Amino acid sequence: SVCAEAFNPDDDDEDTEPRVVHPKTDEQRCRLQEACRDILLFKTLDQVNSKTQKETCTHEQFSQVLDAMFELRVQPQDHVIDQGDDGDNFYVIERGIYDIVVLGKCVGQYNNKGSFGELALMYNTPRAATIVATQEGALWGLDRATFRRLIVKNNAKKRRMYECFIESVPLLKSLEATERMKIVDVLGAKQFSDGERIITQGEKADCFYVVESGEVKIMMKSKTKADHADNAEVEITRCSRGHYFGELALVTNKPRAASAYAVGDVKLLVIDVQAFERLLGSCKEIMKRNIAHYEEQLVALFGSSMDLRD
Ligand code: 1OR
Ligand code: 1OR
Repeated sequence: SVCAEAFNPDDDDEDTEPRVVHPKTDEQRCRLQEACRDILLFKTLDQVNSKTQKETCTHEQFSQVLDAMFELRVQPQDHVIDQGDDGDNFYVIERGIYDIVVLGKCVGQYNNKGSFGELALMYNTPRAATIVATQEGALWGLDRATFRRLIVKNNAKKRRMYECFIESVPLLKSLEATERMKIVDVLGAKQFSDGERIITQGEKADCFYVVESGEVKIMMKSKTKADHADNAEVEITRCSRGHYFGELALVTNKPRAASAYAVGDVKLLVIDVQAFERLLGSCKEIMKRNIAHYEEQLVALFGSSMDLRD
């Protein structure tokens, strides 16, 4: 099975280990909650279980995570993680810029948001990258035992929940089953209601979306007509179950080329840019072929392809 893992999340080990609690001031708890608001790994925690648990329990897992987290200050050049080490903690960024270094080469960066250090804890592997603070910063750590008790256990449920759907996504067909399951492990789930904006044209991008259910409307304003009064948003396409969007900015390293809105209730799976780079690299050729189609359509709609390529 693709789920073959040392840890068997199905045997409910009745919480034999004592719970980790780091007491916090109200001010700390506020900052922590803000830092954790968009952490994808926490996004499916209570949702996955809400079907089987009473409403009153729905935030139990998330508050246990918050209780266990501890604050950490870092200085420029501090190595938060060294490639090859055993995994001790998972980290959420409150602020600061952190280089991602693999085999001595900088392959990416975290800029004042996101999280890292989940891989060694999830798969019992050595640290896959070195993480270096480039300036003074603040992090929140979550110990290995709590991470495994809450997040890794939850992942087994996530796999069961999303396995079939993920296998049906055309973009991901070329991946191995184990690679698709690794995507499931790190994805987050988000819901939007009718008319809500999911992506804003011109903003910086840090994630990628797959539609699980409902419909998403992609709307675009012409950049070259930016100062014209008649520069209204034009609907350019719609995405439904199994379709993806938000890849363009990640592939081209540019701001979002269009906005996206929910049409009715929408459920989306969200993958952050680092996981996108790590796990979807081999799907990039398919995406690039589709991006070439965007450019043809752009010429037809706005008379030029200036908007995508500059
Ligand atoms: P970890 O526990 O292995 C290092 O400790 C962390 O760096 C890792 O978990 C991830 O959270 C984070 N490849 C591997 N790990 C990465 C990467 C990455 N990016 C962030 N981390 N790649 C870079 C993608 C931009 C692929 C490099 C070949
Ligand atoms: P993004 O990260 O730029 C907006 O955020 C997303 O809208 C974009 O990724 C694509 O996933 C999606 N041109 C540009 N973006 C498009 C287009 C598109 N279609 C979908 N997106 N087209 C040409 C513009 C007239 C295609 C029209 C069919």
